[in-house]
Amino acid sequence: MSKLDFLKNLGLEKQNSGVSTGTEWLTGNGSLIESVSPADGSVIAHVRNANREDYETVISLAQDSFQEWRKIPAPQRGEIVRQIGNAVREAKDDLGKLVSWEMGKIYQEGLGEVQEMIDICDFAVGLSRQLYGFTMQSERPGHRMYDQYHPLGIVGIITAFNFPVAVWSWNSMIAAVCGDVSIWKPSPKTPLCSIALQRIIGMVMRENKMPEGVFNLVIGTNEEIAETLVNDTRVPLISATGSTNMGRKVSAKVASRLGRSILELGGNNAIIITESADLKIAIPGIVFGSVGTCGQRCTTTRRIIIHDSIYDDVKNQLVQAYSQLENRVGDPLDSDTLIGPMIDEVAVKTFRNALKAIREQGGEIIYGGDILDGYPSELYVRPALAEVENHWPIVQEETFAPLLYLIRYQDFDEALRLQNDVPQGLSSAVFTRDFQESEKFLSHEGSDCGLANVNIGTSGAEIGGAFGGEKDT
Ligand code: UN1
Repeated sequence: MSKLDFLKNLGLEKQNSGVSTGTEWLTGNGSLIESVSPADGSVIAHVRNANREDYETVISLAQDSFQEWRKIPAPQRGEIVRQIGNAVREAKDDLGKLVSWEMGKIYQEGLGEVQEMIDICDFAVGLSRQLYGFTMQSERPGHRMYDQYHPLGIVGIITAFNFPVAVWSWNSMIAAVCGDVSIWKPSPKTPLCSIALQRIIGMVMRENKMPEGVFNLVIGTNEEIAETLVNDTRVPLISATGSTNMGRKVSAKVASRLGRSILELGGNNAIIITESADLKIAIPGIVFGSVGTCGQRCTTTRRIIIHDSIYDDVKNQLVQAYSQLENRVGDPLDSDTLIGPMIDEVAVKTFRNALKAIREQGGEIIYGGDILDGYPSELYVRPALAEVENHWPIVQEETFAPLLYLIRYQDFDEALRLQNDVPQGLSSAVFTRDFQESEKFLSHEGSDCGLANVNIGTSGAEIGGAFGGEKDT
């Protein structure tokens, strides 16, 4: 048995097509790209991109298949999603390994991401029998009125490298039960994850003799595929995950053609550590939130706002906790590893540039920040802790890296102000034993983020609840 057997088990070849309409794979006329593992810098496999013509082929099939798919009763569409969920369950270990090897997050996190897919399938199956609308009294005699939801059509799904499978499933499985068809444009950094999933989808669609073109995959460049998808009036809804910068461009383009978008963009998530916080739960919460996925989650903890009276204690405990992680950096598939590599050289450079900016703006790096020697790629770093002030330009930005800022506060209202005083508004948390503080944090006067947590960290998502942010997120 070799370490990379999962590639074979998932049907991945040395060279794979990046264009599929369900069971069928197009040859693809775009460029040939490599999927490189950040774990050791090796080429895992090659992928043939789609070009615009391939995109056209896919979209016309998607248009046709929408006509069929929307006629299938929602509970039957749910049955297809149920089978997809089961097929993903069966492939869970292999998919978890692939996510880990191609993206660099540790295997347990890879499994967690696959579990999110399974959970959203379950959720969507239930939803397929609960697509309710209101009925209401009409002011006109003998008249009946009701809300009814109809499918939209083709949904474009653009996903980021850091969650190469989960976020696609959140969108596509819900879209599917609602009667929509989807076109997935994944990150070029993690194409194999999407190909493996498309193969699983293909098997379920074939067994059920479902129309071709319901779940589509189009891997390609931003210029050729993402731009075309975003500007395409045949695609009424675009869901995109990525940086705020990307979201601004996508949203403007979709809006200019009066389309709709669902965006999930940058976060700059803070945890407030109050005087009464239970540090036994707060410290692990902070560490997990800041170094998990090597700091490359949109819900990663980026700032901690600490009460003055316990600042030094928290700082010392964090430095100690971080130094204990030192020998837990390594191969993401190794079960001892807690921190894998960063995704690529650009990511490491962004991390290094941020450290430089912190120093220039007057901050101090109190731990880490270096690239580690003796690893199979140059992408293994020591997570960093820095003392800063909240208003500095670098702190106001999202740096997608394991970089945690320490900020001091005196009174709770000031902590809330600091927490909210960034352009982004995704996730937030407070650790406190004071009921008034936690209630205020959760109230309209409190956190201005989409997600607000008490005595648990900022990171992560749960399928049952809404996920997303305010402001620039
Ligand atoms: C999760 O945390 O389980 O990058 C999913 C992110 C989100 C997805 C979160 N786009 O953190």
